Amino acid sequence: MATFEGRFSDAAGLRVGIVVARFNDLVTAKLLSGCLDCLKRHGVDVSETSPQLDVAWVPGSFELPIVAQQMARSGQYQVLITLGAVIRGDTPHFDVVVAEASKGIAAVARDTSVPVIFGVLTTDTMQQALERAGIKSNLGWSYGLEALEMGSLMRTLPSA
Ligand code: INI
Repeated sequence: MATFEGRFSDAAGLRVGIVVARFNDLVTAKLLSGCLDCLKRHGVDVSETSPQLDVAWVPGSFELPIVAQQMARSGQYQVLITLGAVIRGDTPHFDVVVAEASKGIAAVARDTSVPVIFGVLTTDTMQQALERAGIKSNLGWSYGLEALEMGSLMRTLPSA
C-alpha cells in the first residue's frame, strides 16, 4: 500500500502561478498579500525577479478560468492559485459569476492535471469578505498553504 501526502516543505523548484481578480481589489489585494506571505515563509521566492512565481491580474472572477487555463496549458506551473471576491450585495448576477468561476476553475484543473486552488470568497457583504481577508484571518494564507500541499502531492503521485 502506498500513502501519498503533500508536504509544506517542498517549495524548492516549485513554480506557482497566481491569477487575481481586480473586482473588489480592496479584498483581493489582501488575499494576495496573505498568500505571498505564506509562500515566502515556506521558501518560495516571491521577489519581483522570482523565477518561481508569476501573478496575472484579470478584471473579475468571471475571467479567472480562462487565464488559469492558459497558464496551466503553458506547462510552466506545477500549481495555480485563483483569487477573487464575489459579494452578493454588489450584484444581481452573484450566482452566475460564482457558478462560472467555480465550474471553470474546476474544469481547468481536471482538463490539465494542474491543481488550481479555488481562492474565491463568496460572501453576502463587504464586511464578511474583509473579515476573511485579514480583519479576522486571511484566507489568502490558507490558499498558499493548500497550493504548497497540492504542488507537493502531485509531484509524489505516479505520473499518468
Ligand atoms: N466580479 C467579481 O470578482 N466579484 C463581484 O462581486 C462581481 N460583481 O459584483 O459583479 C464581479 N463582476 C465582474 C465579473 O467578474 C466580470 O469581470 C465582468 O462581468 C466582465 O466579464
